Amino acid sequence: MITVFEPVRFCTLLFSMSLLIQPASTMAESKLPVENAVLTAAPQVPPPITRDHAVKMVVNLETIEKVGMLSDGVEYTYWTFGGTVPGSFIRVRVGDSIEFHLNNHPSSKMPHNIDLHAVTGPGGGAASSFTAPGHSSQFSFKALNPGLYVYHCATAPVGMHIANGMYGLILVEPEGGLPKVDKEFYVMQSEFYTKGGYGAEGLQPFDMAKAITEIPDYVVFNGAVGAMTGDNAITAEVGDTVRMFVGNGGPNLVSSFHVIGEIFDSVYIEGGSAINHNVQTTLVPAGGSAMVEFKVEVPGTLIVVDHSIFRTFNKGALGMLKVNGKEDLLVYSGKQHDTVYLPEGGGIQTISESGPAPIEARDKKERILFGQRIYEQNCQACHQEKGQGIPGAFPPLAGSDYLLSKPERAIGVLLKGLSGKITVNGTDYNGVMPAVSLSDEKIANVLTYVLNSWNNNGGEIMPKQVAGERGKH
Ligand code: HEC
Ligand SMILES: [Cu+2]
Repeated sequence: MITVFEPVRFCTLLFSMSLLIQPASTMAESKLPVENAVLTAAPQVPPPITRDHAVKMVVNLETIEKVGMLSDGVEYTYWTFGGTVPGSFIRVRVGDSIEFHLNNHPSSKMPHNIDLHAVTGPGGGAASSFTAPGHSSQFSFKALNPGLYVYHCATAPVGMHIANGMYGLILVEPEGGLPKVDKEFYVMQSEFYTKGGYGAEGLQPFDMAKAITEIPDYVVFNGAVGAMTGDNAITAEVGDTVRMFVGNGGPNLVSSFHVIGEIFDSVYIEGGSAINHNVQTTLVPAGGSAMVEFKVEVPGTLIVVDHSIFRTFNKGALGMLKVNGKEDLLVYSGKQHDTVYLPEGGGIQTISESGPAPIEARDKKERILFGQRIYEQNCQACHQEKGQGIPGAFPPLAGSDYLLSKPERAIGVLLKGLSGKITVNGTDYNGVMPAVSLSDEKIANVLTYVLNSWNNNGGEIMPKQVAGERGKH
């Protein structure tokens, strides 16, 4: 890590820092009442501001470097503001004078600073807050513009400090505050560039080359895969109005922020004052933000995604908002019918027009071989390439006790779909698997492939078993 350090710049900054130290009394905020900022870790936000006057807000933020879990079995040395990624949420009001103390923990290997996009002034506070390990810096600024702003470390190499987790949000509330809502959440997207690929286990160092080419291994919400899924999902009740403070730390990618199953009633575009209505997907630039608001009308799990969709299903950009309460069948009916569809002319199409006629597997070996294609096309998006699933969202098929203890049960899962709580290898899942429309032969093939892959303990499912099960429904 020390090799990326730039001693020349460090010295220059230290030198300029000594010139920048101002006596605190030059700031004319001494008459304002003093408050200490409430800081929260995502997905929590500090309470709304109800006062009608400005204060001197004292913010104490600590930079600390620490190892955390980026994904199951994957560790990463995060550089943090406040011990979390994203960093602590800061909430102030327009007109407030903020007395900012940046404290760099003595265990840090790096100097750090902070550039708050809410600051009007050189570097957003960066030079004045440059802080060596075991030191503390102080500077003050006045919150002139309301809005939702990103802050980040701006110490060289800047990209690396951001890539390691040094970003967060500061909200400057307008006079009179934001409209009241029932639930507020802090959601921040960012990417991680690791030496090993997605899911490679162990402590993963930062990969500068991947960061420069902008091809991340991970794209996540709130600092880690699964930070907002399963037991970590955010929750609301039917009828609630929800506001999400959405940030994008980057360092490189722009987010196409979307919530599957909802429409944003209002979007504060780019975190500013212009409000757009009835939005499906909103762009959140790197180093930018948006505030989205919507009312949840029906129960179910809403999926928070970056609609650059491979990031969601292959790099971790998936969160959940679980909505509890009563169904409203007028707003959403659920599936009403599933009947056989025969197109006009009656002929059932076969693939023989564009390719070879479907062949029946002659033995188990062929069944496994044919099953692999079917798996890749129909299952892999959710259950993943090696059947490992996605923690909190899609259960594993590799080593799944649910599957392996009763393989025939999977036939029904594919024919009817599956929803409601199930337990796989001691972990609860409460998602929805849609029914697949595949022939008896193909269902037999894909399940036989699954049973004979990734160290599963073998077995064969025959088309006539599938036909028998289909006959029962
Ligand atoms: C859209 C995502 C999705 C797709 C596509 C999908 N599944 Fe699932 N699958 C799920 C979810 C979610 C569950 C858990 C449902 C629950 O929580 O009740 C599940 C559960 C299962 C289970 C039982 C749990 C376990 O881990 O053993 C099996 C078996 C299974 N799926 C097999 C398949 C196969 C085979 C395919 C492809 C033909 C497939 N799934 C396609 C999402 C999906
Ligand atoms: Cu830093």
